Amino acid sequence: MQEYKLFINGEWVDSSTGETFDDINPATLEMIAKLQKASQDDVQRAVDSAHDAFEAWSTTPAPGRGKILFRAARILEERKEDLARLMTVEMGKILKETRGDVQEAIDMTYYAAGEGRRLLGETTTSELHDKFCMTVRRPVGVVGLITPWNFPLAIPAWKIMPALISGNTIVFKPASDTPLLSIELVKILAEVGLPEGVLNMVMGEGSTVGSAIVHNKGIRAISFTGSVETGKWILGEAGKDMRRVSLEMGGKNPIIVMDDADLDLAIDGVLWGAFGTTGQRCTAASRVIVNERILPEFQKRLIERTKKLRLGSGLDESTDVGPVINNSQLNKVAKYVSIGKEEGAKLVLGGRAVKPLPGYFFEPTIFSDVSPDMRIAQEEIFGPVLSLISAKDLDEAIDIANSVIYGLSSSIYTKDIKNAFRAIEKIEAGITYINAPTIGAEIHLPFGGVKATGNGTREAGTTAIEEFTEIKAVYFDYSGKLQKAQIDVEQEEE
Ligand code: UN1
Repeated sequence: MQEYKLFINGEWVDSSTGETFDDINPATLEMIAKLQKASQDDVQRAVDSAHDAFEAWSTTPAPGRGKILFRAARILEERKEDLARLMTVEMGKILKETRGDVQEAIDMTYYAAGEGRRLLGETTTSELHDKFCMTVRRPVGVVGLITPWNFPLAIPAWKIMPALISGNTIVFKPASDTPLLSIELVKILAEVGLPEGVLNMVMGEGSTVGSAIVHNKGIRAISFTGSVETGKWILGEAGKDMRRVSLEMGGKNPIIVMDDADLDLAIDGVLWGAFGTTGQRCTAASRVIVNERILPEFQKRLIERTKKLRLGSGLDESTDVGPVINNSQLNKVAKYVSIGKEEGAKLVLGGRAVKPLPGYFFEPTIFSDVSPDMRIAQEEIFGPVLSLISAKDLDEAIDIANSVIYGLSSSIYTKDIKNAFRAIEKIEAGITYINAPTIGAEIHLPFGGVKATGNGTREAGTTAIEEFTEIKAVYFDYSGKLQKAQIDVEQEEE
C-alpha cells in the first residue's frame, strides 16, 4: 500500500505525528492509499518554507511564473485520461465527469498562465498638473488554501494557479477524502520547475490541520471551499487578526421551469443538474420550481427518465450515477429522506441506499408536494435528492427561489425573453443560467455566490486575480514642487 508524505520546501517529508489515514474507493470500499497526518508543527514548517520562498517567487517576473504554469498545463493535458481514472477510483464520479474535472483544471492552468502577461492595473488622470496616477497589483503573501473532495483537481487548480501567477506562496490542504489528485498536481508543478517552498502541501483533519492553517498568523489570506459552518468559523477566527478570507460554500440551487419551456430540454437539464456528480456539487440543482399548469406532466416525464439512470462504478462507461463519497454522506442523505417523509412531502422515486457494488450508493430520489419551507427545500443535502415545488407564476417561483439562506447558482427554463430577464434581475444568486442547468460554470467567468454562500468574493474569471492580489494606488508627481490634492486644484471660472 502506497503511503504518501507531506510536501514541504520542495521535498516529500515525514509528518511529525507518525499517524496516517486511509483513502478509500467509495464504490468498492477498497483501500487505495495511506496518507500521513500533519501536526500543527508540520503546518508551521510549511508556513516557514512558504515565507522563505516568497521573496524570490514574488519578484520573478509574472510571465516567467506563467511559463511554469504553461508547462504544468501541458502535462495535465497529456495525463488527462490517467488522472480522470484515478479520480473516479478515489472520488466515485463517472469518467465523463472526472475528465471534465481534469479539463477544468487544465483550462484554469492555461488561463492563469496567460494572466502572467496581464495582471492589469489601471492608469487614470489626476486633478493636478504633472502628476500620473495608476494602480499596481501586489501578491498578498503566504496564502492558505483549503479544498473540498467533490472537485479533487478543478478546485485546487482554481485556487493554486491564480495564487501562483499573482506571486503568492502557498500552504495547501486538500480534502482528506480525495488527496491523490492534489498529490499528482503538486508532483507535476515540482516536475516543471516550481521553486522549492512556493507550494507546500499538508494533509489531515480540518480540526487539526485546517485549524492550524486558519490560526497561523504567518498566513495572510485563506481561500476555502466547503460547508457554511466551517466557512463561518474560518471568517470569525481569521477576522480576529484582520486576515483576508474568501469563502465559497453551499447552495440550494433552484431550476425554475415555466409553462412555456421546452419540457424535454428542461428534463435533460434537471437530470444533469440534480443527479450529475450524484448531486454532490455546490451548484447541484436540488429544487425544481415548476409552473403548476405543467407540473403533473413534467413530474411524470421526469420520473420516467430518472428511473432509467444506471447506478454503478464510475469506471463503467454506461454508468450514469456513481456512489456518494463516504458513509457519513450516505447517512446524511438517508436522514434527509426520513425528514422529507416526516414533513409530509411525497417520496415519488428512490429513497434507499442500494448495493450494486459494496460501496456507498443511493438511488436518485425525487420528492413531490414539497412546500418551500420544508427542511428538504431549505437545507443543502449534497446528494441525489430532488424536491419538486409548485408555483403559480414567475413572481411566486422567484420568491420561492429566494426563500433560502443560499445564493450560488440558479436557472430558468423559458422561451419568453421577459421571463429570462426578470430571473436575471430578481434571483438572488451569483450565477443564473437560462435554458441550461445550474451546473457547468466555465473558468473564465466569476464563480461564487451571495447570502450564506460566501462573503462576497468570487473565484475564477478576472476575479481570480483579485482574490490573490492587493491593489496599490500609485501617485507619481513629476512637477518638482509640492502640490496639494483638493487644495491646489484650479477652480473653474464662475
Ligand atoms: C462545486 O461544486 O464546488 O459549475 C464547483 C460547476 C463546476 C464547478 C462546481 N464547474 O458545476
